[in-house]
Amino acid sequence: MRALPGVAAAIDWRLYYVTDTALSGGPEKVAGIVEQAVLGGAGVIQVRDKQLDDPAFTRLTRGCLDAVERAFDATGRRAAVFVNDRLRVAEELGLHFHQGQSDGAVEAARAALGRDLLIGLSISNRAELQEELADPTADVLGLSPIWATPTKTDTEPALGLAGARELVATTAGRAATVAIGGITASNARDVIATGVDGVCVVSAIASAQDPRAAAAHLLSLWSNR
Ligand code: TZP
Ligand code: MG
Repeated sequence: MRALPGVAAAIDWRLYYVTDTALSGGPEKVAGIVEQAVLGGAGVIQVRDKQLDDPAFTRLTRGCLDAVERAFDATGRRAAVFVNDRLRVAEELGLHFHQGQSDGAVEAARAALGRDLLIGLSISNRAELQEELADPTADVLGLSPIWATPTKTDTEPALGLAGARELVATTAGRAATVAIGGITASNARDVIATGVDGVCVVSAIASAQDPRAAAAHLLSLWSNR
């Protein structure tokens, strides 16, 4: 079972920023970069940290929610917020949830979150996609990784542009698709051309000198095609 149809439809997937505590310069820096990312045009934020304990992660996420609200006050655009891999935190805070293949059954996440919240699932190959589409639960599929990336080294083999194109074609609009892994301002146009609904980045924003400008530039690549 998927979320109610209007929930995913309301989201601007084009630029999706995934946080990284180390690349941000520590937990206290994460929310500031989130704010800059949303000011620059990111429509989706995923709070991701594999190290912190749940209470610290919850504080981190609350800080990101405040940042999203500040950016909303400034722009009138409220980014959607996903929690990576911590179902109980998503449940407690009422947030969307993203999980990897090894993070449990998506059906369990749906049972916990209901149909007003979105579920994202990482997809690394054709078999994982077929399995998900046979009994669809996730609302957004994270095609991962497009390219090998120093930001996350324990990934499946890279899909490349051709692999991403094939997975997008197979999905055929049955879920939103976003691409992640090694995406930068230099190659994002090629990724956009595969037909994905969005590009996800970590370092292209977190490590940028000016995260807001980096986000704005990445978003602009959707219109200057
Ligand atoms: N999942 C697959 S690749 C990746 C994640 C979280 C990291 C992507 O980071 P970057 O810096 O955008 O390549
Ligand atoms: Mg299923």
